[in-house]
Amino acid sequence: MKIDRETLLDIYTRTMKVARADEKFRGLLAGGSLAVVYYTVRGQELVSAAMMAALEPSDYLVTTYRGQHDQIAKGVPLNLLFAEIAGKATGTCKGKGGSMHITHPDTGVMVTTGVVGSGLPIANGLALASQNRSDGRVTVTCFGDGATNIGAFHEAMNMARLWKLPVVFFCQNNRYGEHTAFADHTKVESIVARAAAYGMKGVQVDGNDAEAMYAVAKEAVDRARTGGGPTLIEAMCYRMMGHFFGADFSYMPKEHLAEMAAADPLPRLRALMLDYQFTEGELNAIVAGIDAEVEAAWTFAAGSPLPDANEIRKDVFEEEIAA
Ligand SMILES: Cc1ncc(C[n+]2csc(CCOP(=O)(O)OP(=O)(O)O)c2C)c(N)n1
Ligand SMILES: [Mg+2]
Repeated sequence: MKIDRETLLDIYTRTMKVARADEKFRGLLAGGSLAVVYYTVRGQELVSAAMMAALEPSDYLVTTYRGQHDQIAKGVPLNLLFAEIAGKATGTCKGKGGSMHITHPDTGVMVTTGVVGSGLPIANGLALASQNRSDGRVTVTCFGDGATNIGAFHEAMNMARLWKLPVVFFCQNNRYGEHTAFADHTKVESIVARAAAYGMKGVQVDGNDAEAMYAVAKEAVDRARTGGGPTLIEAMCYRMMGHFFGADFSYMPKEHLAEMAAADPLPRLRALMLDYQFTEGELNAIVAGIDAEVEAAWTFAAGSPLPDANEIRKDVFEEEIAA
């Protein structure tokens, strides 16, 4: 299924921004310039690029600790993101949130949470607010395959369907929850099978197929925006490294590693771009521009101050507590 060239170019640009920033972070961590826990998004770049390309800038996003691809694809400025991950005062949350709590309402990134499954009911709350206000916004909530075994997933799915909330439940099935393979944590064959239990539309898609992923995302977003209620999307993808960067992943069987390498979304998307008559030169120029932006973001973050110790109680509660 074909999509228009402009949309594909948008998806490519978002994908490469995610990919280059992820590579930069891994380099900083491996080289010792940065010392934080980082959940790499290698292998999941395209799924969120295609999803976010189907949204309006004012739409809401709720994501997880493995959410950097979602945040970048949604539009969080790289300099603010890098600064937050480095714990600097110039970051999205003044350096107090870190990588697991990126929040940037200006680009619709309302919550990033490290509590597995907890984003879904929060997304319902945002969607209910949009429904009450008739503001036309759609909320997308991203989560992993493992999260679908948390009670909150089931409660949120039921409630969203009951109230026809403008929400998209976006499961990125990377086939592992921490160190546990999908078949060892879930006995239904697909996540999407669970949609039937809530009378909800569910679609499984090859998340590394840009055209199919975008078509599924767009249909779900349009359904939500036009009052048709929620959709469960299961985007099949791979977590191409360990649970967090630096973690051992020798428990992944050899066949799985081979399957994963063959499905790498980056060369596949590049080949698709060439099929759509974009030239190597055009693609290289896009990546060069992104690399410059990534370098500038790190320069900004590295040169920014740490938060002042006196700020520690600020922004925690609505009103500052007297010391
Ligand atoms: C409520 C809760 N239980 C357990 C954990 C520990 N934990 C962190 S990530 C994770 C795996 C989640 O797997 P999945 O939802 O597939 O997401 P992925 O990491 O693959 O993106 C677990 C169990 C947690 N953070 N929160
Ligand atoms: Mg997973």
